[in-house]
Amino acid sequence: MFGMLSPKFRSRCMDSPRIGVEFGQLFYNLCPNIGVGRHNPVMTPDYVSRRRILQLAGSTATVGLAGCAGGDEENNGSGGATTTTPTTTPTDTTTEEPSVTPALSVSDIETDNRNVVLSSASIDGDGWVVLHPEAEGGGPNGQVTLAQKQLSAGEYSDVELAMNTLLAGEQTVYAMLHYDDPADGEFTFPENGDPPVTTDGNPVVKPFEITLTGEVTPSLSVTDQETSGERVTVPSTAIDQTGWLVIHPEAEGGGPNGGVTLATMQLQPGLYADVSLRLDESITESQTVYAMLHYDDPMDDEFTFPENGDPPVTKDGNPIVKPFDVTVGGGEASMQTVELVNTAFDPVRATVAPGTTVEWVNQDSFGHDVTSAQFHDVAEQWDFSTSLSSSGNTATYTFESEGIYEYECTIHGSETMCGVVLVGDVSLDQDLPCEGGGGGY
Ligand SMILES: [Cu+2]
Repeated sequence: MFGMLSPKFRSRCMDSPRIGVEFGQLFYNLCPNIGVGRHNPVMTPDYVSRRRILQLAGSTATVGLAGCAGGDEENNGSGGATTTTPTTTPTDTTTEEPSVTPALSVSDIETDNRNVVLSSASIDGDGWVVLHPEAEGGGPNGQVTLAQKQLSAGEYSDVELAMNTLLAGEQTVYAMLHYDDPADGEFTFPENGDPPVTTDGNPVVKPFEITLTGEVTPSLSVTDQETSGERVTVPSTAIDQTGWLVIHPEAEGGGPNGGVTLATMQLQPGLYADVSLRLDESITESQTVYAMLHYDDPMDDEFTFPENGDPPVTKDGNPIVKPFDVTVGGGEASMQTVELVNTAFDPVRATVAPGTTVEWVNQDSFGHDVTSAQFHDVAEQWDFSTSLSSSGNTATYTFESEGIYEYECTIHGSETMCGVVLVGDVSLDQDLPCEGGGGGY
């Protein structure tokens, strides 16, 4: 059966440059380009051996439930994090061949919420169990992640996942195992590695039917948020007929200005979490906005309120509308300066938040460089080299990901001029070569 799935898996969607993120169109709009014939590296067996190497680096086993894959960070789920521990402790997988055979078992599931429980899962390296929707022609649509849960190597039972979307009625969902490769603790398939786990060359895939039981009651929750001005996020919503999630600006004197829409997203009947809406035009001023649900009536797949129908969804005769504050500018990058002065970096240790740009400024009257290094195993391997040949020269690097980033000046040597950027919640106990501890690297 896996052999049947594999070709579909390879040919559908995997190379599509456009990524389906608008939840409401999950099953309709995800594969604008059916990319056939481009080699899809994630399915090659090389990944298995590569993974064994990378596995040595290990990774932590926090659990994150996430929203839609496809590159929209805003869609990554924020709630519902839990911790899962293996029911069986595996042998030390960092030094031995793993003894766990990757496998999944699920049964057809009925649910009245977005939660799904898989009866068992086993994985022989750090990775994820992931739920994908069905692609148009069948098989898993790897572009879209309905739910994910991080697993360290081991065997698990009753694995609970919260799907970001559960459409009304019956649908086919594919449970899959993915390795964390690169081992960065983030699920980055299909953009960057994290390939499906395979046994005998076939991905471990378990399709199952899931049925949303009971009636869907329209609902909406909102939260105040920071935005770069491009998107807003609605934590959860539900709708019982095809319709629209709409963001309206505030009218003069308060309340939603229904004549203006800032963003719309079509919704199929179902339950949604962490819906990220792209604003039609980016906003530059912080303001109060209103999320509303509208029905698509007339059903023409176009949002035509207020000129032509598409009335607000009401509950007890009142429109379902929720105001929230958006603060623009939260995405503005912060900056940290490191001076090169008296043949040293100052500060030697800079602690910054992810996304911070570090600027090195040469205050000496002679030349230095800033060159990435890895003095300790816990430090990241990174690639950066720049020359600051004269006084006043500057260079910048933006540190997007948490980690320990060590560097040196190769002109004066790491014992004289070294530094580290500690990004996020990390610490480095050991001395750097220039901190007097000396030797032992
Ligand atoms: Cu130097």
